[in-house]
Amino acid sequence: MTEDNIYVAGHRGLVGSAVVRQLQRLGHERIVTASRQELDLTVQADVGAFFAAHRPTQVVLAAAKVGGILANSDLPADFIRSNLEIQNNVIEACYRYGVRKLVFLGSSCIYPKFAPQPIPESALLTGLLEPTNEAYAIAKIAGIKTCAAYNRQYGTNFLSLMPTNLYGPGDNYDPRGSHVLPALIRRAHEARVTGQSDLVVWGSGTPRRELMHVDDLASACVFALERLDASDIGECINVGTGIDLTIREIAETVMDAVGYRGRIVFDTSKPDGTPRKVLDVSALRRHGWNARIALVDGIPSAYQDFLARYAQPHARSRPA
Ligand code: GFB
Repeated sequence: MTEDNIYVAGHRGLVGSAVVRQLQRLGHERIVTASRQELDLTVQADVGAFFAAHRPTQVVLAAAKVGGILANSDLPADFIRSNLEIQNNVIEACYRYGVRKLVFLGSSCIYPKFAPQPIPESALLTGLLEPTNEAYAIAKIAGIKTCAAYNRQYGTNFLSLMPTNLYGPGDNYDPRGSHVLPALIRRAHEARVTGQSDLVVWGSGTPRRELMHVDDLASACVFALERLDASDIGECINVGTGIDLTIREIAETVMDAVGYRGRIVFDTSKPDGTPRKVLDVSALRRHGWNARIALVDGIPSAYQDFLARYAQPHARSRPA
């Protein structure tokens, strides 16, 4: 890929920063990025001007408005509008400026709430969505369909990857905005250092989630850039580990990693969300890609990242 000029949109986020790290590890030097202050991806003219100036040959669209179950259900207008704007602008610019390959990133919440488990790609649009993240899911489904429509009408090479729930370095630890794993890392850490006897876990603890380290997703993105074409896959392809745990089991794994020995208390006033969400990852396996980072290794490294960024005496910033 050495002659390529790869634009990673959203390079300061959890996914984009992992993609940049992975490209750098592979010795890639021509990586294009722009901060939110430099480029507002919701402004179509600015996105066009940026592509005209930088002429990326490949694009990873990792810029999105994302959040956990509460943020999704509290801010549906923000989630649907921002994501539609960002993806419409970037996809159109990729077409206009002749980008050779676009990797568009969705989410496992695009599938119906009661999809068969593990969820195959063919479950898309076969049933009703989970209400807590319907707005986000509709935007991401629109992104898949937009990529597919451009491929059909214009012969572009736009691939849609559907990652499962992610965690890792650079995660969001804001209690109201975060996903379950960073939320529990922070809460278990705070419970340990303040000597609390209980760890509050939202919901009933029975929903199941599949969690993947973001470095695995970054490796899948680079795999897609190097080895997959839209014609090799259907409208989208799943990226996950194929392994899920209950929220209770996830909380226990976090408690072990953090060294907190209190009692779990469930706050059932908070939503459970979809009962189960584990991806069928056989299609990407057939193409030769597998996730590598086990949860028992990934959670301690995520905790180290939390400590380094937020919990050390010399930390320069704290989570919101
Ligand atoms: O990661 P999460 O917020 O989102 O996980 P989803 C929610 C599940 O974890 C629910 C439980 O069953 C919650 O009851 N949970 C327990 C907690 N404690 C906590 C906590 O302290 N914080 C949080 N956030 N959850 C998201 C979608 O769904 O998945 C997004 O909303 C996106 O759109 C993402 O698709 C991948 O897995 O339910």
